[in-house]
Parts: sequence; C-alpha cells; structure tokens
Amino acid sequence: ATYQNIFTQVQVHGPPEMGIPLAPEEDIRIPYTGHTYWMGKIGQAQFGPIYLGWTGTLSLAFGTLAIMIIGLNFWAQAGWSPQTFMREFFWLYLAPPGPEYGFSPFVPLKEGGWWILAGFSLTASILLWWVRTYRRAVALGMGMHIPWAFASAIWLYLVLGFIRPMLLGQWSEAVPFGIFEHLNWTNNFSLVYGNLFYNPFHALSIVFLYGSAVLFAMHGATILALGRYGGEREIEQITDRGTAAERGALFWRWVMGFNATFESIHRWAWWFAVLTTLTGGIGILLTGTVVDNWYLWAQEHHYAPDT
Ligand code: BCL
Ligand code: BCL
Ligand code: BCL
Ligand code: BCL
Ligand code: U10
Repeated sequence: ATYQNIFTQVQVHGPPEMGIPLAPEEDIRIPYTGHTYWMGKIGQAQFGPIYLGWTGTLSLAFGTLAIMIIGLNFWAQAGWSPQTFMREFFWLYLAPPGPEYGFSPFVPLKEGGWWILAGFSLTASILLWWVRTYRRAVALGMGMHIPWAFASAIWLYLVLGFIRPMLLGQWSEAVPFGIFEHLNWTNNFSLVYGNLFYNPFHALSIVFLYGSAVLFAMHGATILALGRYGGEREIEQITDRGTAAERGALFWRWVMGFNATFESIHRWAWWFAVLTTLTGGIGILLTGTVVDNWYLWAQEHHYAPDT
C-alpha cells in the first residue's frame, strides 16, 4: 500500500455510498447526501444519508423542547430583551424547586416547575438517543460497546439530577440549568459536603479522567507514528499482526517494560473512560446519603490526618 496521510490523501469521487441494505420497514434513512472537499480533509468527504427513525425523531423533538423551555425562561429573566439575553447568557439560569417543595412533581411553573419540565424533556431526549445507539448497533451487527459506554455517562447525569435528589427527597439538591450557575453549584456542593477532594471516588474519577488523557495521547501518537507502516489500518493489525503492530508493541516494551496489543489498547481506553463517570456517579450518590462531610469521614478512616 502507498503511504498516505491527511496531507497526501487521494479523495475518491463517485456515486454516494449508501451503506448496507436494510429491511424496507426498517429503512428510515433520509436519502440526501452531499460531498465536500474540506470535510474530506479531516474525515469522510460524503455527508449522509442520516438515519433518523422514530427514536431519533422523538429525541430531537424532546431536545428541542428542553432548549425552548430553558431558552424562553432565560429570555424571560432577561426581560424579553434580546440584547440583555445575549449579554447575560452565561449568567442566566433556571433553578430547580426550593427545599419547601421536597420531591413533589407538582410545583408551580415559576417556582421550579419549568425546571422539572425541562429536566424531563432533556432526560427523555438523552434516553431516546441511547436507545438509538443501541438499535443502530444491533442493526449493523456491532457489539454493544458504544451504548454501554454512553450508559456510564448517563449514569452520572441521572445521579446528579434525579437519583440523588430522589433519595434525599429534595429537588433542590439537583443541578440548575445555566452555564456559570452549574459551576457555582459544583463549587457549593464541595463546600457543603466537606471538600470533595476527600471523597475517594472523586479521586478515582480523576485518576481515570487524567488517565484517559494519558492513554489518548499515547495511543493517538503511537498510531500516527506507525502511519508509514499502515498502523492506522488497525483492524488488519489486530487480525493479522503486521510490522506496525510489532513496532508499536516493541516501542512500549522498550520504554516502560510492558505493552498492550492493538486490540487491548482499545479496551484500556474504553475502561478508563467508562470508569470516570461510573466511579464519579458512585461518589456523588454517596454524598449526603451515606456521608455528610467527606473531610470528617476521611479523618475517621485515616484517609486524612487526624489533626
Ligand atoms: Mg459541566 C464545563 C456541559 C454537568 C462541572 N460543562 C462545561 C462546558 C459545557 C458543560 C457547558 C464544557 C463541557 C465539555 O466540553 O465537555 N455539564 C455540561 C452538561 C452537563 C454537565 C451538558 C450534564 O450533566 C448534562 N458539569 C456538570 C456537573 C459538574 C460539571 C454538574 C461536575 C462534572 N462543567 C463542570 C466544570 C466545567 C464544566 C467545572 C467547565 O469548566 C466547563 C465550562 O467551561 O463551563 C462554563 C466535553 C464534551 C465535549 C467536548 C463534546 C461537546 C459538548 C458541548 C460543548 C456541550 C454543550 C452543552 C450545551 C451548552 C447545553 C445544551 C443543553 C440543551 C438543552 C441540549
Ligand atoms: Mg481545576 C488544574 C480540572 C475544579 C484548582 N483543573 C486543573 C487541570 C484540569 C482541572 C483541567 C488539571 C489537569 C492538568 O493540568 O494536567 N478542576 C478541574 C475540574 C474541576 C476543577 C474538572 C471540577 O470542579 C469538576 N480546580 C477546581 C476547583 C479548584 C481547582 C475550583 C480547587 C478547589 N485546578 C486547580 C488548580 C489547578 C487546576 C490550582 C492546576 O494547576 C491545574 C492546571 O490547570 O494546571 C495546568 C496536567 C498534567 C500534569 C501537571 C502532570 C505532569 C506529569 C509529568 C510530566 C510526568 C510525571 C511522571 C511521574 C512522576 C512518574 C510516575 C512514576 C511511574 C508511575 C512509574
Ligand atoms: Mg496530582 C491525583 C500524581 C500534579 C491535582 N495525582 C493524583 C494521583 C497521583 C498524582 C498521586 C493520580 C493521578 C493519575 O492517575 O493520573 N500529580 C501527580 C504527579 C504530578 C501531579 C506525578 C506532577 O505534576 C509531576 N496534580 C498535580 C497538579 C494538580 C494535581 C499540582 C493539577 C494537575 N492530582 C490532582 C488532583 C488529584 C490528583 C485533584 C486526585 O484526585 C488524584 C488523587 O487521587 O490524589 C490523591 C493519571 C495517570 C495515570 C493513570 C498513569 C499512572 C500515574 C501514577 C498513578 C502516578 C503515580 C505517582 C507517584 C505516586 C508519585 C511519584 C513516584 C516517584 C517514582 C517517586
Ligand atoms: Mg471535581 C466531579 C475532576 C476539583 C466538585 N470532578 C468530577 C469528575 C471529574 C472531576 C473527574 C467529573 C467526571 C466527568 O467526566 O464529568 N475535580 C476534578 C479535578 C479537580 C476537581 C481534575 C481539580 O481540582 C484539579 N471538584 C473539584 C473541587 C470541587 C469539585 C474540589 C469544586 C470546587 N467535582 C465536583 C462535583 C463533581 C465533580 C460536585 C461531580 O459531580 C463530578 C463527580 O463525578 O464527582 C464524584 C463529566 C461527565 C458528565 C457530567 C456526564 C454527562 C452525560 C450527559 C448524558 C451528557 C448530555 C449532553 C447534552 C445533551 C448536551 C448535548 C449538546 C450537543 C452539542 C448537541
Ligand atoms: C499503546 C499503543 C500500542 C501499544 C501499546 C501501548 C499506547 C497500538 C501495541 C501502550 C499502552 C499500554 C500498555 C496500556 C497501559 C498504559 C497506561 C495505563 C498508561 C500509564 C502507564 C503506567 C502507569 C506504567 C508506567 C511505567 C513505567 C513508566 C515504567 C517504569 C519502569 C522503570 C522506571 C524502569 C525503567 C528501566 C530502566 C530505566 C532500565 C532497566 C532497568 C532494570 C531492568 C531494572 C534494574 C537495573 C539493573 C538490574 C541494571 C543494573 C543497575 C545498576 C548496576 C545500578 C544500580 C543502581 C542503584 C542506585 C540501585 O498505542 O499500539 O502496543 O502497548
């Protein structure tokens, strides 16, 4: 094979590639396609066909509804002035119901009811999108790695906005919608519960978050550096280990004494990413339910010094 990369690639122009045939009742792909040279520079030059289906359509509908509810509430806060809306966008927010409402689903719209409706719509949108990833993976005969990884992110999202507030019986524990307001919430959460740094699950989440960046850099660099031996054709290298795989493995064995394989490196990456939000969700769920003050907890368990 010729050595090709992003700078020297040949872009093939032909009739649009429509993908595998689907059963007629299953085939809800929108047949429009396009072609741009510049997209070809960073990936595929062909756009579409996109598959929408009913989960995709409903997901977009609920997503749009969530954005509309949040956006209109922001706009109302800005006194319906487009200028104020634009200027204050990053500071506007939509807060969950106050503690006086507990976990009741019936809250006056202006007192947090809009927050519940927006949260419901956003959650419906996200869950439908998850179903979509699941069903498309089935349709293409793929493994379930993408849906399960996505589920790990959704786990943290649900803990933050629904599961933990439900266990504490308070909507007011949930995260507000707002760019800076959700950062204020994050800071406040750590302060109220005695410094999140002393939550071992927060530390684990950081290990995997930092570790993901380390692995991503190592692997991205390894593959680019092996491009001249066809290293980016990873599947061939997995099923029929060639010189690229040998060199990559040897490099890491020389540098740090052990190495992954072309397949296992993707398992490392998958697990690091998945464990970031999995451990994170556990850490948040324990906060206020099992542990009220992480610093005191840490002292008790010799995770922090006693004095
Ligand atoms: Mg936050 C920052 C979204 C939960 C702590 N957070 C961000 C911003 C973005 C965001 C506005 C960049 C994220 C990013 O690049 O991710 N956060 C966001 C969402 C949730 C969330 C959507 C959620 O649970 C649904 N954040 C939380 C929880 C805290 C938290 C509550 C602990 C984890 N977040 C922080 C901190 C920071 C952010 C700390 C920042 O410093 C950063 C920031 O700049 O804040 C101002 C990586 C993902 C990608 C690169 C893919 C693209 C993602 C895009 C950018 C997401 C856009 C979201 C959009 C504005 C909201 C759309 C909602 C509609 C209704 C559909
Ligand atoms: Mg902050 C920094 C995220 C809240 C204070 N913060 C960071 C960034 C990252 C981040 C973007 C750290 C990564 C980095 O720089 O790596 N912060 C982050 C998030 C939240 C957050 C996601 C959150 O609320 C959800 N931060 C807060 C709150 C403050 C806060 C508000 C604390 C209360 N944050 C700070 C401070 C800093 C950060 C202070 C920083 O200094 C840091 C930053 O931006 O730094 C640039 C970079 C990686 C390195 C520095 C590691 C270098 C490793 C070297 C080259 C090799 C070491 C080899 C080793 C010794 C060998 C080991 C032996 C072998 C195993 C055998
Ligand atoms: Mg720190 C956490 C190392 C700079 C903020 N930090 C950690 C621990 C580990 C560490 C002890 C897990 C990191 C991890 O898994 O990353 N930090 C470390 C090092 C530097 C560093 C070596 C450095 O610059 C040389 N950390 C900073 C700066 C802050 C900072 C000052 C912003 C970036 N760091 C935080 C926060 C947290 C950590 C916040 C945590 O919550 C977490 C923790 O648990 O703290 C208790 C991903 C990398 C990998 C998975 C590869 C393996 C890396 C191993 C685990 C590093 C071991 C270091 C070893 C114990 C010390 C050196 C050994 C020498 C041979 C003597
Ligand atoms: Mg902390 C959490 C790092 C300091 C308070 N903190 C985390 C962890 C992460 C981290 C490891 C979030 C994982 C994640 O992937 O979330 N923290 C971190 C670091 C420092 C730090 C590195 C540091 O000091 C260097 N944190 C502090 C200090 C506190 C603090 C001590 C603030 C002062 N931190 C908190 C709180 C939380 C964290 C509170 C958390 O809740 C979180 C955690 O898990 O803690 C245990 C990002 C992933 C998600 C939020 C999942 C979202 C998934 C959804 C489904 C996505 C929806 C997308 C949406 C629809 C948008 C679509 C838009 C498109 C563009 C169309
Ligand atoms: C990627 C990839 C790819 C692969 C890959 C990988 C990315 C597709 C196919 C690599 C990825 C993985 C393997 C996945 C896992 C990786 C991570 C989770 C990332 C984080 C990594 C780690 C945490 C591991 C870090 C470990 C390190 C850095 C190794 C540490 C080791 C040392 C410090 C030892 C270094 C050894 C040296 C310098 C020399 C040799 C030394 C010895 C043998 C030991 C002792 C020395 C002697 C006996 C010599 C005598 C010494 C004398 C006489 C002096 C004594 C003096 C004294 C003072 C005692 O994309 O492709 O492949 O794999």
